[in-house]
Amino acid sequence: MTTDETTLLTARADALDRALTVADGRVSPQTAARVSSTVDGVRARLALGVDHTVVALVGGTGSGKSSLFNAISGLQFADVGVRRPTTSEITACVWGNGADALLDWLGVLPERRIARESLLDGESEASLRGLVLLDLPDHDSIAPEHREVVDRLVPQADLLAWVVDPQKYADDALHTGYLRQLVGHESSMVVVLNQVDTVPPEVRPALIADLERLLVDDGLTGVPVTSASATTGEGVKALREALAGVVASRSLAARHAGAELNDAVTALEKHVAEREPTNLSLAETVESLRRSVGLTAVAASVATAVRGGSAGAQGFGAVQEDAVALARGMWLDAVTQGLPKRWAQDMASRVASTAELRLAVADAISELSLTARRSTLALGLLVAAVVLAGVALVLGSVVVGSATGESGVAVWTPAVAVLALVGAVAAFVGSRAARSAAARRRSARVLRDGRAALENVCRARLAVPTEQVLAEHRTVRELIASARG
Ligand SMILES: Nc1nc2c(ncn2[C@@H]2O[C@H](COP(=O)(O)OP(=O)(O)O)[C@@H](O)[C@H]2O)c(=O)[nH]1
Ligand SMILES: [Mg+2]
Repeated sequence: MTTDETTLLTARADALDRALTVADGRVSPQTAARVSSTVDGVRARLALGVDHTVVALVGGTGSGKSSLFNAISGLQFADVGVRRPTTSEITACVWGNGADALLDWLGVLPERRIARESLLDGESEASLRGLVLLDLPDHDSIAPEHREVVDRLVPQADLLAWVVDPQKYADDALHTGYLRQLVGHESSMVVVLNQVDTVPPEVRPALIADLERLLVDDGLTGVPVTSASATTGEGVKALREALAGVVASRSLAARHAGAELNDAVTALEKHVAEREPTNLSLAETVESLRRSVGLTAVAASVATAVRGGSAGAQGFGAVQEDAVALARGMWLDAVTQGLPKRWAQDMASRVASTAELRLAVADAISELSLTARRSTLALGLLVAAVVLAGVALVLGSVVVGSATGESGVAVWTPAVAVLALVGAVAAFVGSRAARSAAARRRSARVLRDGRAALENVCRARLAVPTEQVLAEHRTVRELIASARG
């Protein structure tokens, strides 16, 4: 593993960590726990460096893990068969030194550790320098604490060597319980068919083929399958050579950490949508609230009052809870479309409740000015019409009087009377028009102000919190994507 690889893996772990923090409460507790344990595990493994490669022998009871451990190490350190320990302790053999911190992290007791001193062994063990070989408890043990140790170690080991035997290699507890969960980890595992000495040589190829087929059924492709016998030593040399290759490549820890992070990404991805909903228009919600508070009727009543048809405008009635709930529900439906349940629930709790929204709407419309002042222009024109009509009447009667009596009138008098009459009619018509225009302007104003007030309420109480939630969702989604290797 190069520094670059470490940096990259650390960045991916950090991204997942941040995604978890931002997603707080919107990821199931199980997934959050799982992802955070992956992040911790990867960070811890990276911190321990790559001088060592952890290989764990995993398998069912009696498959020969401990025997293989002894065969590979050339030491009789692990307890075999009837002397099988009833404890859940892990046994470790380290080639080389300086693995103490790693063994502490793996939870191996000091008395269960043994070192292969390459000094004493000459160069025969040099190729395995850096190997940490672990003999794990049985994954199918009836003691739950044994399985707990296996479950803890499976993500911690850099390479899992699954030890199976000709009798139990198809065991469902192995395939369903473990192997199927490890799809994507093919590069960090091998399968060893142990105890091949118990089957005739001509049967072995068919056994191996059957085992390989089962692995493919599990969804695992490209997992190396080797055969061995801890008893006769057959295949042990090849196994040691394979382990030497793994130790030499030094990239196994990185590949394993990468696969662990990808698993966490896949688990987290189920808790975000592929994209955020885009329909964030308030128009429909505002419109629905506008109808429910009867803004049109109120505006019309203001117009009537301006026209003089009533003493004053009718005010707003009580804001209906049902209508507000409906408008709010419509908004939530639109903005949570496609979001996973927990995000949708969070959205519903972050925007105003129906009661809060109803109160805010009531407040906003109560502040609307509904005054219906008459038009001064219309009033002025009306006065002018009355005055002119009066003038026309006076002059008209003078003209009529002069026609029957003997006193004469000036020649212009009839013309002025007619003009005054025309003026009076014009002023009257003008006054009516001015009143209508004022009424229209006023009601349009009430509609506009009302709509703006409702829109402000919706923006502050619905849109702003919605945008916050969606921004958080986007951040989480992008962090998860960036954590994918
Ligand atoms: N014939 C044969 N027996 C084996 C082989 N490996 C292990 N055994 C025996 O299988 C039993 C269980 O072995 P052990 O190493 O304790 O298995 P573990 O439970 O997986 O650790 C012991 O009696 C071993 O002697 C093998 O390759 N061939
Ligand atoms: Mg054992």
